[in-house]
Amino acid sequence: MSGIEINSVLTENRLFEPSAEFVAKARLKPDDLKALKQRAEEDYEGFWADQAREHIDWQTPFTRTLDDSNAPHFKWFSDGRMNVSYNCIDRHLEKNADKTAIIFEGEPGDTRHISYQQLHDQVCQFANALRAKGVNKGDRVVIYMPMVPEAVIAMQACARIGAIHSVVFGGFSADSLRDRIDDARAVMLITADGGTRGGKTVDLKEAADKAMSKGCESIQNVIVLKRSAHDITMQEGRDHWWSDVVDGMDSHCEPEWVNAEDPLFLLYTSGSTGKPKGIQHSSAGYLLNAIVTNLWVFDLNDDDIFWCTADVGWITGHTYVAYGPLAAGSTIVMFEGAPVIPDAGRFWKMCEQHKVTIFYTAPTAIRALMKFGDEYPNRYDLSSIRLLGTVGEPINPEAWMWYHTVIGKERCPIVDTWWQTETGAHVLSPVPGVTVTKPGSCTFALPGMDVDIVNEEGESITEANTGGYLVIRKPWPSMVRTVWGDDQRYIDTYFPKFGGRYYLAGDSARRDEDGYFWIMGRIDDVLNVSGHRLGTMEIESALVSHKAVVEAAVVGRPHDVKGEAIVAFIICQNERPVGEEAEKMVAELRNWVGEQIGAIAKPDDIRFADGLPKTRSGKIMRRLLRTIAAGEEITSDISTLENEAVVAQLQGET
Ligand code: 7RM
Repeated sequence: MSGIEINSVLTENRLFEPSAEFVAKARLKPDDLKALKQRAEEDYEGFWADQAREHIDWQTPFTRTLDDSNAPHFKWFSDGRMNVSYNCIDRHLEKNADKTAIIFEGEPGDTRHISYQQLHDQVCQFANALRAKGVNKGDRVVIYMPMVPEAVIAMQACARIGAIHSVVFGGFSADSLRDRIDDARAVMLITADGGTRGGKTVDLKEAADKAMSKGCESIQNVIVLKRSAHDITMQEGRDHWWSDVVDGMDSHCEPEWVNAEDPLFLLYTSGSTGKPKGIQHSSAGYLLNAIVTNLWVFDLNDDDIFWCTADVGWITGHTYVAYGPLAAGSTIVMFEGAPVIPDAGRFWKMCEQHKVTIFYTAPTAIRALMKFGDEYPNRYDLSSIRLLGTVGEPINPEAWMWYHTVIGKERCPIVDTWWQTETGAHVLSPVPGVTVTKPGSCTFALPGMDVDIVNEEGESITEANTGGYLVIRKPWPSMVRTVWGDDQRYIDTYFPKFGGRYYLAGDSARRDEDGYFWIMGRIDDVLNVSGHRLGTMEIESALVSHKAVVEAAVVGRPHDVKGEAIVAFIICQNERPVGEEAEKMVAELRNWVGEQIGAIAKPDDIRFADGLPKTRSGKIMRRLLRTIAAGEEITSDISTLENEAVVAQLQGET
């Protein structure tokens, strides 16, 4: 297995029990969790049917729970009808119309509170505006926005009318946006004149214009939210201001009652080929896992203030910002800006100010803020926080301990949640009032999730601390339904082994002697940079599309804040650049990748050589490149290399 082994601390034996105070108020006690797991084991379908009846308001109740007649294209609750937006908003209005749904804070410090009633009215108006612009059920709508409430409103409005949204992270470039619009053949683009991040304006509309200047023929209308005072051009007939399209719209909008299996959204994610995949999620099944994980893992209650720092451009911002917590009737915090503006105390200041009770972020943010020292969090009153969470990558025990002591004051359980864009919701995670945690472990499978670690033959690995493939053996409601427009790629990517019986997650993992799961890294060529998934192939294709580059290999290197840094090895068309020329080329290629994919994909380190190390069959020796990138000593046999001199070049020695 060629997994990226990130966990270096193999013996982490510290145990952390939830405090008596936490347990006393927790939604799930040990017996409750045991009962849920037992029910799921005894009657798997019955378990999910119970959950679906309990947590979703159906317009037409379902009679079929799981349909596996076309496996691995599974269907859940397939004869039921419902609406996701209705479940997130309308059903709370009778009792909680005035309750705050969203607390928003902009980077400059401006705040807005939006009640459930206001959210309802704004979603309805915008949904009516979408309908008025000709958006129909099943049409694709691309959302390319900053982290502002209107992004959630746009998502919810699509859900309300049965349109399929595809949110593209605002940090992606014009080219990435174009690829996603074209792949989905979207009829509408929703964007903003700009957003603010890190003190700078993000030129979303300019990027959108660039995307639409070639390609994007399917786009009929563009709706532009005014967020910055930024000057942009509006194309007559195609572009409309948000404020104009909602003007005079009715604040009632009858929800489109969709089939449980109708797609709610697409979300493009990186895989091991150059082309990102449009992960397609269902309506009811997706929502169900979104709701139950918010209840089980975040112990979400009526009076909680829940802050998940993820951008809506990622799956975490879908399940734990835009949908799950609202469906559970909670109050969420949304923040537009960067965690270090104006200083490294911003998150903690906001926790104090908004009385955040549950805080969920990525290890990369924790590590970055940890570096600034304890004085920042220590300036603020963090006593409202009762639960902490992490997601996106393995958390190293050092960062876990800092989070536990300095942020959680040793009072708050930490839920290390393992899941993926494809799983839709948490899969492996502690249940905070029950699970005894170990720093760095995502502990156990949640109820109804049949997770295993298997060998090449698909046999369960029972031996402790032996790595293998992480698989999910039974379908679950919020699983990916297909890759948009490419059923075969769905099968090839997620069911390629073990006779197609198990969902292959693409991660390697091990279980320790107590049965705790430890994620070891990806088994494919996917990097995890600051919790964001990037395909090495994607970056390589961007690099080789530059006229000066003939060949490129991209690998990850351990990075103490970002998890992984991107290292690119380049063969140029002309002579290998050195000195000043190499520096110029590095700057040019970094910019190029920024344009092709987005700033997050810019290589941290670019090295030039006359050739790449290859096996006899012509495969690039990635393991060797990873060793070189990490600056480690080469212990493998490289005598078969055609040109040993390139190794020194790649090491940057000549
Ligand atoms: C939610 C999200 C998925 C990949 C996944 C893993 C890695 C996510 C954890 C983790 C260790 C975790 N979706 N990953 N969570 N690794 N511990 N708690 O991140 O589709 O963008 O990425 O992220 O490799 O396969 S994602």
